[in-house]
Amino acid sequence: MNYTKLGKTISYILRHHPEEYHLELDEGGWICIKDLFEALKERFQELDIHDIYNIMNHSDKKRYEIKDGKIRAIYGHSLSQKIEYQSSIPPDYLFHGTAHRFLPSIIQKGLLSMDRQYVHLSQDIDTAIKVGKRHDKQPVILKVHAKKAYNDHILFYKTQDQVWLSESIPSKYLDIIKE
Ligand code: HQG
Repeated sequence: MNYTKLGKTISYILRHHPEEYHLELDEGGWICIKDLFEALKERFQELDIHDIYNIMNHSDKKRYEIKDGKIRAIYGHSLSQKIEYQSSIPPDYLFHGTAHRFLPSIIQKGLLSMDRQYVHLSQDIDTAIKVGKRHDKQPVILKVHAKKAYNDHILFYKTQDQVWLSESIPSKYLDIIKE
């Protein structure tokens, strides 16, 4: 099984376009593994249901959550149906890796969720560098004054160890730490 291709397809379905596979997520973003399996079988003829359970062992990141025969993407959604999270108190600082070319707009408008439902933040600088490298060989790392923003009523959501989500963050809470 090509787990990279399978993972990309599962992310595409659970984060972006379940309807293209004639699937519907519930309000928490969950779907029955059996239904996902049936839909995936059209593209992955050799798929075994255990491949879906195994997908997490074949990835560097924890992107999905499995519970009671259901699966969901933990973060990254762009669906119009908004996934709701319980807000958490953030640490003093979180980090965001991005591209140089986005900086003027970020300085002007702040960090926006763009095509996704939430802004994605990293718990540590190394993770932010990896995220930023998806957009720029030499990414810019922003230090987000998360606790200060939270105290000013901006909401944050902890999804798993490395990934935090937030509402838009005005640039007054951002410092450039690595250019
Ligand atoms: C930028 C991956 C212009 C933002 C990663 C980012 C992450 C602005 C890009 C997760 C802006 C959106 C999400 C503004 C923000 N003007 N550009 N005002 N505000 N941006 O991919 O955070 O591997 O949607 O800086 O590891 O890079 O898929 O977000 O560069 O956790 O599991 O707009 O996706 O996870 O890009 O990445 P993205 P992201 P997976």
